[in-house]
Amino acid sequence: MALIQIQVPDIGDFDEVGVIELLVKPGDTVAAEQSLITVESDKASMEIPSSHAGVVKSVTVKLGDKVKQGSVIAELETADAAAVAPKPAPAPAAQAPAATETAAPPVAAAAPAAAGPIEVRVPDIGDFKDVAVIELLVKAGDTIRVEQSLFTVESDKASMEIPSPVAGVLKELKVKLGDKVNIGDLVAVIEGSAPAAAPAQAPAPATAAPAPAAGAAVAAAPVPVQSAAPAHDPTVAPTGRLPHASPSVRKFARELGVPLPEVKGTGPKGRITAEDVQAFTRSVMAGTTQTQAQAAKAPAGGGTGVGLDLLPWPKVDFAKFGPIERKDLSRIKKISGANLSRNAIVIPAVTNHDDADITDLEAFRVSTNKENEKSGVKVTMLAFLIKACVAALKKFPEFNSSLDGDALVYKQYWHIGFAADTPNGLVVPVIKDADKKGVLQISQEMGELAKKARDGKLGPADMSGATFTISSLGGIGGRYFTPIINAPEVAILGVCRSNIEPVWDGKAFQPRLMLPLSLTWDHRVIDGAAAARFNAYLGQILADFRRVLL
Ligand code: CAO
Repeated sequence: MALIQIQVPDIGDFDEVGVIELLVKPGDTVAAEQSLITVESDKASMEIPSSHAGVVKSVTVKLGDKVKQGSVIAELETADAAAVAPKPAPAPAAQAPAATETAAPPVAAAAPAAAGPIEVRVPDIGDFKDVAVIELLVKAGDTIRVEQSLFTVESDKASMEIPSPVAGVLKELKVKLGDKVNIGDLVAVIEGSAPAAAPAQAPAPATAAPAPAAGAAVAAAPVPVQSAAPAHDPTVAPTGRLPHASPSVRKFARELGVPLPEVKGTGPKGRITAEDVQAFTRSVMAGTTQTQAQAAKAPAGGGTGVGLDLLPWPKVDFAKFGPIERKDLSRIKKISGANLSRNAIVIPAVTNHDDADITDLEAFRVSTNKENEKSGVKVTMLAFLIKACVAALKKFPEFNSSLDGDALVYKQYWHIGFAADTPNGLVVPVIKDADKKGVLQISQEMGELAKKARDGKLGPADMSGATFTISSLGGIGGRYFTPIINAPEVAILGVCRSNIEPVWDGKAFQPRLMLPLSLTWDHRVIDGAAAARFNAYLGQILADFRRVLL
């Protein structure tokens, strides 16, 4: 008995391929050439076979791991004395029965040509013989990018897409479904618009997908394709095996969140095609098919559990319609986007709109600022709003609370967050203990925090602990909007630009400065009547700030 390590054999220029399936577990008895794991890149998926028969002692990789040539994937206890010989990486012939089969996606070799028709031939695919064309990915007349896959070939242990080594217009695809191809076969003619790739004999060009290392086919002792384990033979395919589909179909299914094992394949030998995935998606959306995950989530009572089985995000090739530029989201946008999405989906939020008469308050603010001109501190409407909100929050404490399971946590402090627009996105600095501060101090702190925000210098302490948030678009414009609650808070006030409006005083219309308010609240904690009262009270305070003193 000997313990041997099974390594990833020479898989050509493949580097860091992902482990997507473990096919054995410790204790399993495996035959020589039996597949141990499946790895996948965006152009090929392949099974890595065991070089020996024996008992699996440990599987040393897990799903999601990245492996490359020489990575140890399993330890095997074997009776085979010959196996005990040390095996330096790259894997020697005896250890890599399927090295050529499992090689990287071959690069279609093209005749050297700068422009004009370029003949694309099947490159060196090692001992691959008579591999079947199972999927055509382009058609004559298509404009082809360098490395764009032209068609898919498949053996029993691997499927791979043959990419184009050149950009141009496809004049002719010389293969059809079911054709068997071999090294050197002419498979396409492309009217080149870019420098052609190196000739077939040369190693893969830098711009093309990785090709098997020149020595791989020689060093390995590949199992003939026809003798490999028939992974999709219905009589032997064990349950739970990777469904039979090409890499691009797998990728497509992953993007849509489609559980491939549940899709019925209509291609040759039950292979799942892109159309099968689309048909499955359509029937799930139409409610005629239920995924196993949906079925598991359905209430035990047999009701219609709705869940969040959302439509897949639309995938649009915008470049088809005009020029585009792609820019990564800022770090702030990535973080706030995730939070906003959760809050928008989870909270049953309602927004009440109202107007507050701030005619006298604005006059007071303007005169205060004139008096304080020399102090350098400008009193803002937002500072008054913070003070007014503290008064309303004290009167309606549930607006200053948070849900904790079945309990409400009433906070005995009043820290008010305010949304600040910065070049990198929205942030919410917090005025701590706003109940203990005057409007002047709040104005000053707000100015400092807003500057810090714009300079990207806010620390976590500046942005934590808020009990209620105000989002003011007053300096910009608009009438009303529906702000999203900043969980775990339960309400947020949106404020827009004030306008002089005619207000009926019982005898005549009077020109009054009206401030539009939009209060969004969590209906699990607050009800509509309380929200209407909150807005009304806030309006009263803003109309006559002396009420704050009461
Ligand atoms: N009605 C009319 N005018 C208003 C007003 C209102 N409700 N609120 C502010 N203004 C005026 C101010 O008086 C100021 O005028 P002057 O320059 O003549 O004095 C001007 O608008 C600019 O104010 P400001 O916006 O710079 O200052 P602020 O105190 O109102 O707000 C801050 C500060 C940091 C909140 C603000 O700069 C900001 O970032 N606002 C955007 C918040 C946001 O994006 N919210 C949306 C969140 S949801 O995506």
